[in-house]
Amino acid sequence: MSRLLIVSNRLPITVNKQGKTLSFKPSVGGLATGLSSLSEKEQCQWIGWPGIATDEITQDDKEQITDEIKGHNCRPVFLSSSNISNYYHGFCNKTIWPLFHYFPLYTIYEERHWQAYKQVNESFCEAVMELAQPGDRIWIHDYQLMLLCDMIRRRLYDVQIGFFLHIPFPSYEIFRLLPWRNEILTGLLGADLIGFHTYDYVRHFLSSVGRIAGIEHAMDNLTVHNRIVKVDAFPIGIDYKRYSDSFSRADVKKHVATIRERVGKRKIILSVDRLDYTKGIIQRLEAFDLFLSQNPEYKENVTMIVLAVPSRTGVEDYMDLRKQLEGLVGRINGEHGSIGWMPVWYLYRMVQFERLAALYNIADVALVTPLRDGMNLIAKEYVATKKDGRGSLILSEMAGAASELGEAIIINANDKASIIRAIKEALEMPEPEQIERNRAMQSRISRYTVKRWASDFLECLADVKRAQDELSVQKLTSKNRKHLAEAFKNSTKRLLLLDYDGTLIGFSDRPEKAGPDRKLCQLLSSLTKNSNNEIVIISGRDKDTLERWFSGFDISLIAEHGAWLKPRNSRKWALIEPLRDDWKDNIRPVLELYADRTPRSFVEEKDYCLVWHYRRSDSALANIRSQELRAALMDLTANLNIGVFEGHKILEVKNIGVSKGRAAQIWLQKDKWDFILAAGDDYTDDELFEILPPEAYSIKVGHGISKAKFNVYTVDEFRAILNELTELQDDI
Ligand code: GDG
Repeated sequence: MSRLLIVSNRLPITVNKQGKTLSFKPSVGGLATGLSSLSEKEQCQWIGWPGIATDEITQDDKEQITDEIKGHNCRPVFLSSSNISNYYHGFCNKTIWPLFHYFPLYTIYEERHWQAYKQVNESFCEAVMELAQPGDRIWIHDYQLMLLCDMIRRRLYDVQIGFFLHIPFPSYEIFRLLPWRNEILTGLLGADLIGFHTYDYVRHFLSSVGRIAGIEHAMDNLTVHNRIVKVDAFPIGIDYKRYSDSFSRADVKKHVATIRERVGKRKIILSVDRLDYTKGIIQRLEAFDLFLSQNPEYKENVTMIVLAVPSRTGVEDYMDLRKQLEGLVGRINGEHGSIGWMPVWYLYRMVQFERLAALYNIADVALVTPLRDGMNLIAKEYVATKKDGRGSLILSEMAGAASELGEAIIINANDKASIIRAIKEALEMPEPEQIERNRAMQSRISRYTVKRWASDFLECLADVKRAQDELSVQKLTSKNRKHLAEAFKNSTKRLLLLDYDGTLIGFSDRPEKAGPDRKLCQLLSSLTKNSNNEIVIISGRDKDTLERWFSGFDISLIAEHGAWLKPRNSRKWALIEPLRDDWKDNIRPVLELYADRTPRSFVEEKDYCLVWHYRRSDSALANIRSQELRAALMDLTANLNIGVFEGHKILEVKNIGVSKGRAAQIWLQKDKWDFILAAGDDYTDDELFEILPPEAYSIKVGHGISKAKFNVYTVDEFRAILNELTELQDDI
């Protein structure tokens, strides 16, 4: 099994310095809690920030930290306090965190924060480079490192990269607000597998990728620079046994007894979170306040324990929240409390596991009401701890966990009336019902634990690799490339049949401006200057465009996928056979109607072909319209000798008898070629590949199965091959 490198903002160890002494303790947080059980078992290294700024430590401290944590398979990435302020408190926690949790009004957009985010992602990339070896699996976590996948991919090809986002991925309408949305998507798409907690986040992500990056998905697979990228949902689980076994732990029992003694017979409602505005703590307390006013019989009979774990204490919104929360707790206790009864017990600190487990154990109700939450582990931990099955969970539908914990009392966290009703229902729920609901949830979360989550993710990463490898079977290896070069060198009558768009030149948003660039012109001149070579450009473009771009070269041209031919020594274009174009009058109005109904799409008319282009349109709308149009055209063309073909963001209607293969045949029969090379990138080129003699070389530019013998992945790679050939011919 290859090594696993886990990369996350924080290491599972936090370093502190008091005076001159360094101390090391495990970090709190969903991710650290979740992955710590995995890292003990897997052969892995963890790369991340140890939680202390470089300005606070000496060079000796750095060395000590590096040595100490190495023993725990951790590698530090050191950050300065200015980085922490701009990258972590800034871009991560004032831009991405609020925006992705649907708080656009809390979101700030600062160029210097973005620059720091890029720079810190680069530092993480350097740390990965120092450690990574070919064949490693690299698993990157969360919103702090969204640029890292692409940064690594650019420097290391032979690694598998997985990315998991622990927070929600927002809908396109929110994500598009981000000025750096393109860069973030490019960063993420460097991964081979991108995981989210729920299928909703997957959908949101795919929709943004489609609309912003213009990349469509097929069954949640994206093709990015000809590489498969899989996107899927992996709902994180918990270390179930740790929580369910806590019931019988002596230290937990001791804490339960202490709390029981202090609370007496009162019912306990529990609220546990990092102190964060996304968690809905204020709304929860306001609802509890109203609950007590509306249900005075519960006064003296219920206590709410609020455990707020300090978090991002340097960020103003969090400081304000703390003030607001403490004011509210004071007001509720002042208004409803009595001597001997405090309605809200408020703890602002992190507690040891055994105390937390005791709170879960003793609580009659867990009130988990985030306004948005990627998953929410508290809800799962509470249910897991209820070994005897007693206890009620109230859960916000805005937590990812709600899709797995359907037996909880599900509420809308913005609807106070629904929270108040839920508190009453939870407190009064008959025990058998509590047990039935908890058992159903327990059987689910005990199966899908954090270990299972991690192994599912890693298995899926391996599957993606297998799928990528299958598609690479045809990849032109350096050995094949050598054979090709030798065959070229040893030949004297060479035919090169070359598609244009996607083969000699990359796709552009302005296809009308995609004429040959300077380097391509040089390449074509070199190829044509050798009289042993016959170069044929064989394209779907109209003849006038090809004429304009290539009339200066000694090149044969085939236009409109084989309808028009112009041999290099001829000055005139000729039709391959008499063709009819009267069908265009019937079809044109239909295409024009769809162009009107789909903003930024347009109709291109060639002599024997009509094309509807939609590459600049909103992709979601264009996909629907293209299916409708295809169905309409199928009906209309049923009895005519014309067909409907789908290409790269185009729908094309043309005569069925016309094909690149038929046109190429004319050139194949012209001479006794001793070297034939054909290259193309889409389905129209398959018609060419399939009529070639067995000894010919055929190359598909791009991934995917085709009738070509070999694949190269990019236009640049193909051009490099042609350049190599020109160097060989110069040797002759
Ligand atoms: C992010 C996403 C997603 C809390 N207080 C104490 C304590 N904790 C532990 C809990 C739990 C973890 O912290 C909190 O996890 P959450 O899931 O509730 O929330 P985030 O920290 O915001 O985590 C979240 C998660 O990542 C995982 O993907 O679920 O949506 O926001 O495990 O037990 N642990 C101890 N004392 C405390 O006082 N010992």
